[in-house]
Amino acid sequence: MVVSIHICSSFSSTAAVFFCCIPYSRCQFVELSEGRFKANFSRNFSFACFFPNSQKEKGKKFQNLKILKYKLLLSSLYCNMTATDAVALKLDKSAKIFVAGHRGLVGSAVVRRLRSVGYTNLILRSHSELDLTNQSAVKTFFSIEKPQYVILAAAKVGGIHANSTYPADFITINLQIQTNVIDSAYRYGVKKLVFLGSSCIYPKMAPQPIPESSLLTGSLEPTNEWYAIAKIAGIKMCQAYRIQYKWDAISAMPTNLYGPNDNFHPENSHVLPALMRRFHEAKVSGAKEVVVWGTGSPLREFLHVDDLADSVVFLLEKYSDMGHVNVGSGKEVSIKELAELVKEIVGFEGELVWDTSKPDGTPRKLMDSSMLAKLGWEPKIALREGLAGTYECAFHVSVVNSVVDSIALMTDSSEKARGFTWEIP
Ligand SMILES: *[C@@H]1O[C@H](CO)[C@@H](O)[C@H](O)[C@H]1NC(C)=O
Ligand SMILES: *[C@@H]1O[C@H](CO)[C@@H](O)[C@H](O)[C@H]1NC(C)=O
Ligand SMILES: *[C@@H]1O[C@H](CO)[C@@H](O)[C@H](O)[C@H]1NC(C)=O
Ligand SMILES: *[C@@H]1O[C@H](CO)[C@@H](O)[C@H](O)[C@H]1NC(C)=O
Ligand SMILES: CC(=O)N[C@H]1CO[C@H](CO)[C@@H](O)[C@@H]1O
Repeated sequence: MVVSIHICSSFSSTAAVFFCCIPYSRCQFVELSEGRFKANFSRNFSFACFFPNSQKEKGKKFQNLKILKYKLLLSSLYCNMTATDAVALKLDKSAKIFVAGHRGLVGSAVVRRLRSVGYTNLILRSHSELDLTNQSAVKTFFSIEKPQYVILAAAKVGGIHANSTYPADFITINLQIQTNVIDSAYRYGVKKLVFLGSSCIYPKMAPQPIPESSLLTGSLEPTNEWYAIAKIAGIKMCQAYRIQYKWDAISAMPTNLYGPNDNFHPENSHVLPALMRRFHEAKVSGAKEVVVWGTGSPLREFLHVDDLADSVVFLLEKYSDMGHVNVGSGKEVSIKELAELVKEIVGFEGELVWDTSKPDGTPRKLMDSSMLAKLGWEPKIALREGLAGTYECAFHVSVVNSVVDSIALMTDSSEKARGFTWEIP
């Protein structure tokens, strides 16, 4: 039986790090800053999570650590059975991997994924420790640290408003970051680099679903241009270094992503987190209705950021070629279906009203991810499951199921509890 445990990022803020001991008897310490952890258990197992007071406590036996008793954490644990297995590893698990942008939605998911499949030697630098737009600082970093692999997930990002208000920042900062990192990675002996972009690199009128080959076949969406041009330059830079230096740089372009670390800002967020926030606020305030713009007919594709991270590790281990690779779920959902699903998950019981006088966006936006499917990767997190986890984490609520209830009870009744046990049916 494979059990999937999902731990919310909100609990690992500050310096605290989670350690989970699974299973109890073998007491493996798994460092889980946040995220999804999967393990295959064939017998009863126990599980406990801790907030050590400092990194130094990492090695200590867990009896000495303070047991986490926050109900919030417990409410966001859930257990599930899936038939998926971790990607088989080919790289040395102690390989030195630099994840650039590890605090962002994508970078943090990549770090979780690398850790959960056993990579131990990750190099992470916050913006204040290393300014990736500073060429000399980046060179010095690479010359000293000499990472073997690089995942480039750092970028200046933002919604429509930011895109059109700060075009100079979007193009310049993104070009600087990627140029500095790609060039230094090559010069200081990195074996392989994975560059991450976004589906907005494709022309506005690209055929649907959008194949990789439609890159540079038409005009871009004007609000995205500045960001998109930088990302396209990044793909081309990877290809150019492949050709001239026989250097292994690859690119992956994910579709619309969502996940617990998303931006839930009321004005400045994408459609999915915005919907989630509005339904949540309506539920809390007891509002009678939520009005959503448009007819709900446009079709969109969403991918959980943990699935993206899984695909990035897959590509790092298995893919080495010129072409950039689309990463999508391949599943289209109408905005209407999405809104209804979010409403149900949030548990808002009022009306969902469509304001059809407001414009709909592009009718359809779906990536063609058949190339990645042919390589042997497929997404694993269903939209409903992913949304429920995202909602629990982002809004600190519990989408209660019986497993969660019994765990909460057990731990609440005794602070000294050493953990709790799930029975394998
Ligand atoms: C889980 O472990 C059991 C026993 O070790 C094995 O028979 C089963 O195939 C494993 N399942 C998966 C999905 O790896
Ligand atoms: C699992 O737990 C149940 C109930 O606590 C117990 O009856 C059973 O023997 C356990 N199974 C194993 C393999 O330890
Ligand atoms: C860039 O980094 C170097 C250290 O490598 C530092 O001396 C310099 O002040 C930085 N430049 C800017 C503009 O921050
Ligand atoms: C704006 O830029 C980001 C990069 O943060 C991109 O992902 C997004 O789709 C862009 N466009 C709009 C219309 O928000
Ligand atoms: C709690 C939870 O995530 N349950 C899911 C477990 O997996 C099955 C099959 O994938 C889903 O139907 C459940 O909703």
